[in-house]
Amino acid sequence: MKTIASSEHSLHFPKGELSGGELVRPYECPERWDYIVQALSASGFSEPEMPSPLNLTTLGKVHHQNYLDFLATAWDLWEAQGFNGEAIPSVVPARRMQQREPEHIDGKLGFFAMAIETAITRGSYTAAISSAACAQTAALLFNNGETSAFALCRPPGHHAGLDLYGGYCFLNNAAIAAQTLLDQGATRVSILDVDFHHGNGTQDIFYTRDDVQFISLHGDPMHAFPHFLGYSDETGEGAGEGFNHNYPLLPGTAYDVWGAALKDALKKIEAYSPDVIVISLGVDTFERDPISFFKLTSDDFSRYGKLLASAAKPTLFVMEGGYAVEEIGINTCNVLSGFAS
Ligand code: OKP
Ligand code: ZN
Repeated sequence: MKTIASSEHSLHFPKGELSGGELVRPYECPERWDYIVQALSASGFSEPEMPSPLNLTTLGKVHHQNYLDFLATAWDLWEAQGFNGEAIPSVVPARRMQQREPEHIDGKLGFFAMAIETAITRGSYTAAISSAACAQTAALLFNNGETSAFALCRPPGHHAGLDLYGGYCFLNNAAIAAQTLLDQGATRVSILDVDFHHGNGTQDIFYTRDDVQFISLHGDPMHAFPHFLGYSDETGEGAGEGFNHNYPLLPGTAYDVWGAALKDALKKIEAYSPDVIVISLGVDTFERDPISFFKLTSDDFSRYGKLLASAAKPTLFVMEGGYAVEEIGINTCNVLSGFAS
């Protein structure tokens, strides 16, 4: 299985994340990428390859243009204000307020944010574009007869919606991969999100569409970020009705319950009969993840990798979360090796 990865990920390295009322060193940190690259090599996977430049037409089908313009200019606008810190929102358009994009950067940040822990810095946009390019380049491998690939994306993407950033995400890499596959001739794509957190952004992007099925297993939003999407009664709308499936799971969930939910999800995928499956691969379901509450062991990752292979479809893995940094590499490789075995 080929890996696509970009060294430009390291241009995004904010110093601060607002967590528990403190500015802490971000959980989503550059070493995550290094640990995964190291483990891939130790597990005998081929050297990661750099992505080709991102096709902006695909990007425009997944995100709104005013949002893309915002991401491209946010840091410069912030700097032009003479602010000293990293760009984070301080005000959001809450209930009964105007949903109108302001000119001032403080207003723009809140307008496009779905969460406020994620700082924008000088290199954030370039890194986000390079991450999306990894997903797209990996998707294009399927034209050349590859039946599996790994996009080692950083920053992650599944919280980024049509015009929303936050939860460490700016561009929705899995959605860009799915759109790329559709543009290359696929008729139906399933996105299966196994990150601990609900993929609210991916759900948002495809909620009214029937060409992408979205399925997510995650911490119940009653108890877990992103809190405001991811319930089981969110099933899609209009043409998308019936093509969105959420499996919210309770604190303490271990592999017995998680694996049963995955098996159910695989039945939904089989019924949809996609040309390709995109896995939003977060390994923050790990028992020692510092910000999550599932109890998967390192062996469980191998086990479910094997289960994913039983779907017998071309499968693209797109990296999302995972914050037990020293174990992120082995857990990620266990899924990929389990799949390949
Ligand atoms: C990104 B991905 C908990 C705050 C949660 C944001 C988590 C973003 C996760 N107190 N902060 O889905 O792994
Ligand atoms: Zn996550």
